[in-house]
Amino acid sequence: MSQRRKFIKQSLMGSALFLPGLSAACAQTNEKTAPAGEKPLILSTWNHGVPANAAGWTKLNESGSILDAVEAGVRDTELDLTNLSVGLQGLPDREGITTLDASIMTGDGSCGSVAFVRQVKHPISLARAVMEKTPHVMLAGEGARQFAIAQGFPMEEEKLSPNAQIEYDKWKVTSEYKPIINIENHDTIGMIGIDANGKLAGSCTTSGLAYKMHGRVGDSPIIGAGLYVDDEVGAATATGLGETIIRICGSFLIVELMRQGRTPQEACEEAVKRLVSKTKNIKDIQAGFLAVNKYGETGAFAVHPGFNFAKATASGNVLIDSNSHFKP
Ligand code: SD4
Repeated sequence: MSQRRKFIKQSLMGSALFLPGLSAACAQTNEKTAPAGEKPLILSTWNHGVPANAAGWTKLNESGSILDAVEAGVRDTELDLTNLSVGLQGLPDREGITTLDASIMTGDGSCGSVAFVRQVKHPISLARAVMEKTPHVMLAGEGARQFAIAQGFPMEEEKLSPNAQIEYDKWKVTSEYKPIINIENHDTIGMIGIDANGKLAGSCTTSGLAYKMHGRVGDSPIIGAGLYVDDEVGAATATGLGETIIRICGSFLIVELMRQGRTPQEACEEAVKRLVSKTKNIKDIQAGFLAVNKYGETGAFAVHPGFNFAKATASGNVLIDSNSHFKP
C-alpha cells in the first residue's frame, strides 16, 4: 500500500473513532443489539395461561420464589374444570382412566417429574416432592402414587368428570384414535419464568393425549422434552403431540441452541423445523414451543397456526396469538 493511501486509511479510521456523530450512531447500534428482555416474566401455553400466569405472579410477589410461582401457576390449571387436557378432569385413556404427567425444574439443574400417575389432584406438586424429597428425578405409575400417599397427598376418587365422561362416551362409539390437530384452550400447560435476578424455573403438567394407550407417557414429564431450564442460558417448554417432541428432545434442543447464540425465537423456529423433518403426516400434528433466555427475551413457534400463549410482566398479563408457525 502506498504511503499516501496508508495515511488516508489511518486518518479515516481515526476520524471514525472520534467523530461525535459517529460515536452516537455506534452507541445507538449497541443499544439496538442489547437484549431487549424483561424481568421478572412468566410465559405459559394457551388461553389457560392467563389465569395461571396471574396465580404465578401473585405467588412470586408473596414468596419471591420463581419455583413457587411456576408451581402455583399450573396448580391453577390443574383445578380448572373446563380444561380437558390437564388434571384429573382431563380426558381419559382408551380404558377410561385418567393418568397424569408433570415435571418441574429450576435453573441450577434440580428437577423432578411424575408420569402415568393416577388419583393425584396436583401432579406438579408431586413432581416437586420427587425433586426435593427423593434422590431421584422421575417416579412413574403405582410407585408415584404410593409416594404421593406416603407424602400425605390426598387420593381422589377415580371417576371421570362429567364433561370428560360425555366426551369419552362419544369417543367410544367409534374408538378411533387420531390425534387432533389443535384445539385452543384444550391443551397442556407449560410455564417458564424468570425472576428479577435472572433465576429461572419451569413447570409442565398434563393428562396427555385423549384416549391414549394405557401406560402411554408423553413429553411433559420428560426433562429435556417437555421442559428444560438452565440459569446460564434460559428455559423452554413444549405443547402438542408428545411423541414428536420427545424424538427431538425439543426443550433441551432449544436451550442448547440459545447457548450457541440463537435468540429464543430463532431457537424455537429451528426446533420446529427439526421436528417437522422427523415427523410423518405433519399436516395432522400440532406442536409448539415457548422459550425465554436469561435476559428475559422470549420466543414462540408452532407447526401450525393457532398456537397462543400468555405473557406476564410488570406491565400486564396478556394473551398473545402466535401467528408464528412453520411454512414449508
Ligand atoms: C402429551 N404434550 O402428552 C402432551 C399433551 C399435549 O396436545 O400437549 N397434547 O403429548
